[in-house]
Amino acid sequence: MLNNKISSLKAMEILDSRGNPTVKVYIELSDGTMTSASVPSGASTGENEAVELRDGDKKRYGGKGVLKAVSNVNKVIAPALIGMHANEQALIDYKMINLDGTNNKSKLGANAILGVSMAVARAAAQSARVPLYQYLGGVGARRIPVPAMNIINGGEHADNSVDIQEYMAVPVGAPNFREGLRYIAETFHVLKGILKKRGLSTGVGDEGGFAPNLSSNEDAIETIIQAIEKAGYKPGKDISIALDSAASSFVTGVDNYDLKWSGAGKMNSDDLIKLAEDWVSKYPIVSWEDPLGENDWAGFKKFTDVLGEKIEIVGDDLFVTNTKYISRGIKEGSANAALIKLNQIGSVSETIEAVRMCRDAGWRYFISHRSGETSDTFLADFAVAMDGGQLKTGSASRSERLAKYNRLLEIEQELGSSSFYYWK
Ligand code: 2PG
Ligand code: MG
Repeated sequence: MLNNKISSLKAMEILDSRGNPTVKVYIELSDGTMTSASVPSGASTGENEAVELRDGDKKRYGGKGVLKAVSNVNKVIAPALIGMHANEQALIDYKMINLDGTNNKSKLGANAILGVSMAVARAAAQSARVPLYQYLGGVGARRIPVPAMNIINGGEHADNSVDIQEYMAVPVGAPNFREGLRYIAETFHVLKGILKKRGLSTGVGDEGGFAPNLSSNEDAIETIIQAIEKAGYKPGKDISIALDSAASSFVTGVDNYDLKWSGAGKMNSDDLIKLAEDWVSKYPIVSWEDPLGENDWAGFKKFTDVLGEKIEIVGDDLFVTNTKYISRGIKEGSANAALIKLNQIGSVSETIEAVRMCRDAGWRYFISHRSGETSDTFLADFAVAMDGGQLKTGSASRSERLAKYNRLLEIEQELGSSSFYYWK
């Protein structure tokens, strides 16, 4: 029997990249293994995400404290898991899910459960003396994801005049991750120069991309294309563009929208679909996340009918990494890919199930950070383990974003000539 029984589990409250409290879990195993994991946190969250338990005590961090979640780890989860083997990931995750007993983890908190779930996986890998990506993905985990670097931030991630939340540069034509990262980091720096020259702000948003007051959403795309070219790359060949509209942040009804930040004004789903068709015909867009609101299932289906053959259409707020919603999307043809965020569903095992469902349906899946992150690099290993070839983890600034990129550089180096990299 493996000598990897959980001997200690303790949580504490730390701060994330926005200075808001989050949960960090420390774990010890019977063989002396000691490690930890920290939980990320979103801003443009989907209505159906698992519940991130916050204290609501206005006297502490404006109500955002996580002492209840910390106490749930220390007093409820730890006593139930001590003595279990750390490699029993699914048993452990489902034990916590049952202990919680709700369908959205609102009793113990998804932040408490996920912190433990990640710490358990990391400890089991460490105890087995294999890298986390290999522990979770097996010896076949050799594909390094193509990074989608969010170089212009808008929507709820920045205080500027841009409705679309994320404009990402995707190095689809790079020969490997290291070179791909260089392509887009160089583009990021060139973009800074272009913005500066135009007298625009080069301050960054929550995910490290620039947050200038551009004249329109299209201006953002055109400025990125200009930066790609000026950096010496071919748009659409070397570097393509991915968007995350996060359209739930500008809905005014199920299928009504107000592009309020840019002043573009009111539109319905059909207007947005027409606009997207036009942009996809003009610009090298390869992927579009949440082009419509999280309750606009009919709009998503139309969007996919019109553009699904041409680009990847990703449901984030629509599916919230939950097999209940992903299966509906597969049945109804609402998209052809899902965004995958560990804390939307709240455990490693359930996240793997969401990935598996996408894979079985021939869908793509896009592993993602949250806008509130920590220096934890779990996500980088997880992306390699899941073998989907796509990851978004912010821009070439802010250490909580670079930590993941740097971990991927390490993994690629470690795998050497056995690693591979391609967009599709
Ligand atoms: C998104 C994410 C991550 P947040 O909408 O895809 O980029 O943002 O974490 O704020 O939900
Ligand atoms: Mg999103």
